[in-house]
This record gives sequence, structure tokens and C-alpha cells, in this order.
Amino acid sequence: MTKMRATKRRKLVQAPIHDGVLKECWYPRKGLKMEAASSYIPKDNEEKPLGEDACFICEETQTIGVADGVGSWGKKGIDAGEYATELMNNASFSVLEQAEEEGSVCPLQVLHEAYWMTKAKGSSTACIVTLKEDFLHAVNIGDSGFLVIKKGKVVFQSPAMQKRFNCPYQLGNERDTPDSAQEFKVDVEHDDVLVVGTDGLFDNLFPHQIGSIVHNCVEGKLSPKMMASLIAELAWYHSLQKDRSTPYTKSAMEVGLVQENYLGGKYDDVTVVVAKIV
Ligand SMILES: [Mn+2]
Repeated sequence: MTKMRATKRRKLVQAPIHDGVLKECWYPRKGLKMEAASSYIPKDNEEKPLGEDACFICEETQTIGVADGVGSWGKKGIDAGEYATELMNNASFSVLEQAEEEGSVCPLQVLHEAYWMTKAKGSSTACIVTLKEDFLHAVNIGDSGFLVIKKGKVVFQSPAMQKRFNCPYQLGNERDTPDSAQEFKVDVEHDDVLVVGTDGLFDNLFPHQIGSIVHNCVEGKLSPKMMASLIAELAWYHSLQKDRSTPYTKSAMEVGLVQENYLGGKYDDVTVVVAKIV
């Protein structure tokens, strides 16, 4: 991936039209870019070595997507990982097409197009984030999602969309459509960090834990690739533990599914994408 230097120069931009006259003016734009990298740790399964998550990073259009095929399709002999992979392939295709034809990317439109193009059987959660005009524009359906971290503090977290415990909203055959998705617009600045992931991340690490790893990594000047790997490895490690409080067991306790003091992680595929705003 080509790294882009931050630019603090003032740019000539078009001001809004007043009285029908298009005026030009100077004002400071942040000129932000994302430097992104991913890490994926699929569950150990010889029959399904690629797991059920999928993701893409499109540097040209400053867009990231993650998806998590819903595992219960396995009971019907369907590998929902194929749905998630096709959905993300179609999303990356749609992102490039939109950028070329319209000059920018609309995540909700990408999700609609990817959904209609995807023919595999199964269903999947999905989260697509793009950086545009110094804002993150995002769309999310289900329990994948994203965090924005500023100086080690989580300043934004997309909410998980679940119908009930461990049953996310999902795109797919006989399931939900992109009309159920939530849209977000989040202001970002130089040095903020975006973390996008599947529930294998968010069920095993609390947001403040992700924030503090990111903070330490930024202090240590680690690359987005190193940050993504460290976060994914810690989430995976917690997923195997039986004596640790995790978001997964905390939620299970809150809905009364398990007794108090129930501990442990949720063993799952873990996808993490980290983007440094530069
Ligand atoms: Mn998952």
C-alpha cells in the first residue's frame, strides 16, 4: 500500500452557491487520508480453513468493508463464508464503479448494490466505512462495526444491531435487506484511529481495551498492520479463555441467559481492520 503524507496546506475549494452564484473561497481543509491494514484469524477448522469472515480495503477510494457470514447456515450444509466473501467482492467492485462514475462513494448505495449482486446462499452482517470530506461515512447492519479512537479514548462506537442475544440483523436469503441498515457520519482529525471489525473482535475485547492497545501502539509508532495484528491476537486469545470477563459473557448475563459470574470469551473468526487518519 502506498503511504500518503499528511497535507496541512490550504486547498482551494468551492463554496456553497449563494444567490445562484458559485463563489470560490479559501478555507482550511484537513485533507485527511486513511492508512489501513487488516488482520484475520479464522477459527481452526480443517473443513473451512478460510472461516466465515471477509473484508476489503480499497486505498484508491479510501473505503473499508467487513462482513461475517452467519454460522447457523452450516446446519443446512451452506457455507455462509461464501456469502460474506461474495458480498465484499461485490462491494469493492461497486465502490470503484461509484468513485469512477460519481466521484465519491456512498456506503449505503454500495451495500444496496452488493446485496443485489450477491447470489451465494447464506447471510452476513456488513459494515462499510469511507473517508470523505474529513468525515467517516459508514453503514452497518448486524454486529460487526467500528470504533473511532482519539488519543486512546473511544469517541464513537457503532451499536451492534441484534434481534436477540447472538442473533444479528443480517443481509441475505430470507433475511434482512439494506433498508434495515444504520448510517453514520463521524468527524475525524489527524491522528485519530479507526478500528473496524467483526463480532469476533467486539465479543472478546471491550472498547476501552481496544482503545488502550491503540494508544500504546500509537505511542510506540507501530504501523496499522502491527496494530491490527496485535488487536486480533488479543481478541483471539481472550476468545479461548474460560476465566475472563468479556463483552460476550457480560451481554449473556444482562439478558439472563447465564448466571452471574459466568466468564469466558466467544470462540469465533476474528477480523480487524485498523486505519490511521493521517
Ligand atoms: Mn463472527
